[in-house]
Order: sequence, then C-alpha cells, then structure tokens
Amino acid sequence: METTKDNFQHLNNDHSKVALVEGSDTTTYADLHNRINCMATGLLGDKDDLDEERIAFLMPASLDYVTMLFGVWRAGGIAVPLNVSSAIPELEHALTCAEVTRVVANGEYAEKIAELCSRLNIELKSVSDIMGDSSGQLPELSLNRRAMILFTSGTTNKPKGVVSTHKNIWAQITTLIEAWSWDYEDSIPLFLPLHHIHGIINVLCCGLWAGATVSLFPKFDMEAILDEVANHRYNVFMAVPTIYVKMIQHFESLEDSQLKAITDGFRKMRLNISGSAACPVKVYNQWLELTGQVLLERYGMTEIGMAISNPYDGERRAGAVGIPLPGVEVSLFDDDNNVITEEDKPGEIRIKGDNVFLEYWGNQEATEGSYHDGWFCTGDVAVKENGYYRIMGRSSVDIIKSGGYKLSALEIEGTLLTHEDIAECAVIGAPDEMWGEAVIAFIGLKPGKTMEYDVLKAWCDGKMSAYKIPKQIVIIDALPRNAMGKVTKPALKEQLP
Ligand code: MCA
Ligand code: AMP
Repeated sequence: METTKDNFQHLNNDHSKVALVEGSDTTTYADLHNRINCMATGLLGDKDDLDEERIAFLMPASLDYVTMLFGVWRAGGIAVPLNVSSAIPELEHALTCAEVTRVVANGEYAEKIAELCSRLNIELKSVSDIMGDSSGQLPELSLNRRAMILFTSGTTNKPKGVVSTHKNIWAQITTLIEAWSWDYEDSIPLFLPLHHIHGIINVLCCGLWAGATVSLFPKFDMEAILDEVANHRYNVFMAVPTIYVKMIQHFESLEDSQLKAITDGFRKMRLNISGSAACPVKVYNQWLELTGQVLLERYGMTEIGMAISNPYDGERRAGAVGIPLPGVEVSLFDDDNNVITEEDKPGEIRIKGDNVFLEYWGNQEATEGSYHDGWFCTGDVAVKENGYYRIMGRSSVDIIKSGGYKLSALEIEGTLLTHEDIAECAVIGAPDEMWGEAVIAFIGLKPGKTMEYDVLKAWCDGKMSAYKIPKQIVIIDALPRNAMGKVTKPALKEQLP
C-alpha cells in the first residue's frame, strides 16, 4: 500500500535546518516535526486513527497553523483551514457543510468563533489545550485517504467544500517541485491567506517538501516584506497580480536609494511567480523593467491545484499561462464536447491527473456535474497559440475574480437580497486595474426607498468578508431581463458608469 509516511522527508527528528521564520522566532525541521507529532498525538487522545474526522482551525499563517495542518494529517483527520477574515455566517456555512466536529483557535480568533461553536455544538479548543506532552504511536495512512477540505465559490449560491486526498496533495506538490526547480536552499515569504491552494500548496507545502525556509506573515504586510526583500532574505516570490500592482504603485512613493535596494532584492531572486488571476501584460512589462524579473505566470484552481505553467527554463510568454505541468493532462473542448486539436480555436479547459480532487463534500450531484467523460471541467475558456495556452475568460458571468479571490455573484446577491429595502439586485465584476475585477451591485429598491453606499457597506460588514462587499452600487429602476425572466448581466456591464 502506498502510504503518506514517505512524504515531507525533511520533517524528521534529525533535521536542524530552519523550516519556518515568524518575526524573530525560528523553528527547525526537527522541532516542527516533534511539535506536529505531539499535536497529532493530542488530537488522537485514546484513538488509533481520526478516521477522517473533520477538524477545522481558524488562525493566520503561524507556527500553530502549520502544526495544526500537519498534525491533523498525521492523525488521519481531514484538515479544514478556515478563512480568518470570514464573517460569522460564512464560518457557519463552512462548519456545517463540512460537518466539522472540532475547531481549534487561539485568542481573538477563539473569541470570534466561540458563540458559533457553542450554538452548533462543536468543541472549541486552543492549540495548547490539545498538544500532547510527547509523541505517541501514529497511524499509517493510505494515500487515497481524504486529507483536506477547502471552500470555493462557483456558480452556486454557497461555496462548496473541495475534498483533496493525500494523493492529490502529493501530486499537486511534486509537479511544482519538478517544474519550478524547488530546492533545499530556497527561501520564500508566505503572506497569502492560508485557506486557499496558492498559499497552502504552492508556497507552504512545496517549501516544506523541498526542505526550504518559509517566512510567515499573517497578511500582506508590504513594508515589512519589502524590507526583507531589500535584505536579500528571499530567492523565490509568489503572489497574485494585485500584489504586484500594489508594489509597483508603492515603488512610486520611494526615494531612489530605497527603490534600488528593493528592486535589487528582487533582481537577485531565482524566480518570481504570478497566478490566481490573469496577470495583465502591462504589469508583466513593468515588473520586468523595474526588477529584471521575467514573471512566470501559471494557471490553477482549488479542485486541481496547478495545471498549466510557463516554463522555468525557456520562454515565459506575457499574457499566456504556458504548457501543462508534468503529470497533468490538459485538453480544450468545444460546446459539443469534442476535443479541439487545432490552435487558435477557443474551448473549455478540462483536466485529468492525480492532482484532480476527489469530490465536493456531501454533494454528489455537483461532483458528478463537474466531470465529463472522466475530465474535470474547469469552466475556464482558453486558446492554444504557438503551443502555449492563453486564458480568455470564464464561461460563467456569475464568477468574479477580485484580488485573487474567486467570488460568487450569486452568493453576494443572496446576502444583499436579505436587506429589507432591496427588491432585486445583480452583482457583476467590472474590470479594475488594482483588483482585476471589482464587485459592483446593481440594485432595484422597494417603492419609496433610497440607499446610500456607505450605509449599505456598513450593513454588509459582519455578513460577508470585506473583499466581497460591493465597491460601488448602481441604483436602477428595473434590471434588464431576457424572455425567460433571467437578468442579462452582459447588458448591465454596458451600463457601467
Ligand atoms: C480588500 N479590499 C478590496 C478587496 N480586498 N477591495 C476590492 N476588492 C478586493 N478584492 C479592500 C478592503 O475592503 C479595504 O478597504 C482595503 O481594500 C484594504 O484591505 P486589506 O485586506 O488590508 O487589503 P490587502 O491586505 O492589501 O489585501 C489585498 C491582497 C489580498 C493582499 C491582494 O486580497 C490577498 O491576499 N489576496 C490573495 C488571495 C489568494 O491567495 N487567492 C488565491 C485563491 P477599506 O480600506 O475601505 O476598508 S486562488 C487559488 O488558490 C487557485 C488555486 C490559484 O490559482 O492560485
Ligand atoms: P479558485 O477557484 O479560487 O481556486 O480560482 C481558480 C480560478 O482562478 C480559475 O478557474 C481561473 O478562473 C482563475 N485563474 C487562476 N490562475 C489564473 C491565471 N493565471 N490567469 C487567469 N485566471 C486564472
């Protein structure tokens, strides 16, 4: 039986290299390994195996987060990392959808979720409550076991729980280790949210698999991170396009000497990667001019990890996402489900491989609906040009990508419709230089009602994560609808102010 025991070879008793940096604290691979085993032992209590118990944790990037993720894995549980910036209704959906039985959180995060856990009858503990004093016997796990549930928005109202097995995670990591030449000497900052593949797999897991050093930041603290870049602390950098746009804007405010120190820090790196959303050619060119780095753009999705990437060695083409990663099968299909073999003809990207997720938790209908003839259907449309894939957009207008986050227009509409003055609404993503797309809500009010943007924004607070709150509202008499009564969102895009 293939088991998980050979994964993460550097996480062992004798490895004295620094695995994690958090402020002025460092943790070696050996210490991290021992801490993870103590956590796994504490989670097990008197059981031999957690048998896929769903254990959620609500914490930003930290030693505790890493201990929880790997501790749950080693004890045979399913890790459910929660979004630290979620509003309570969003956390409630995640906990109930994944049928979570235990939540782990410390300090302010424990306070935030305590009432909810008590209402849902879910045990809430801190890391120190659970951590065992020493490491006990841990189970041997087949690679086919379920390992993680991440939530992703789609063309349904509420986010779905994407279940990945240990084998999926293994495949998602090892393809990137090979394709991007991850190395023991690598050093990378991690400032992305840790409830998505980008931060969890591409940065944290790849870094620890390679034996590299990962520096943890609870959020994108631009000045602190750029200080470390100027000190030549890192040789690999991974971010969403919005972060590159923010840094380029920030550079304009710097003195020449400060700017030179930072751009030299980037220039000396071996790799800068952009992904999670389309990287505008303008940003690719600005980054090249400022830092000498040719951004490597890649394409992925929560359900599949990374699938297509520009090459590490070879031409990195602006505006394109490159070629299939090792072990990942990629094809384009037309509307009649025929494979497109010729170049320059757009079609839906479909994927096969060990990287592809197992199922949506508790939602067999959605799982079956996302496959066709054994191919996972991404809903993204691409074209192949001179051997490289270029993403053209998505087949659904109801999916918005903002700041690298995938948002469901339907979910935001569902919340807005609970406002007592709103009769109807439609949410769209409008092109935006900073965020890729910005959330705009077209709102039809009940008779005699008025609405100020700031009042609605304050009302949304606590009901949805900040990045979902519309950036702008447009009050409209009646939404445009087709003969079937469905709102025609493309017509709304034309009415954008
Ligand atoms: C925040 N704000 C926004 C957005 N986000 N406004 C519009 N659109 C948004 N998306 C607003 C806040 O409400 C606030 O407004 C102000 O901007 C500052 O917010 P803050 O959170 O401090 O901003 P930030 O820290 O600068 O965050 C921007 C960020 C962050 C660093 C780009 O959004 C981020 O980490 N994004 C990465 C997401 C990610 O990892 N995605 C990967 C998933 P006000 O001042 O008015 O209150 S995709 C994935 O995993 C797949 C597999 C893949 O391919 O990678
Ligand atoms: P998520 O579901 O949050 O994992 O987001 C996955 C989606 O992000 C994909 O289906 C694409 O629509 C989008 N995406 C990821 N990388 C890129 C990229 N390099 N260019 C364009 N879109 C991307």
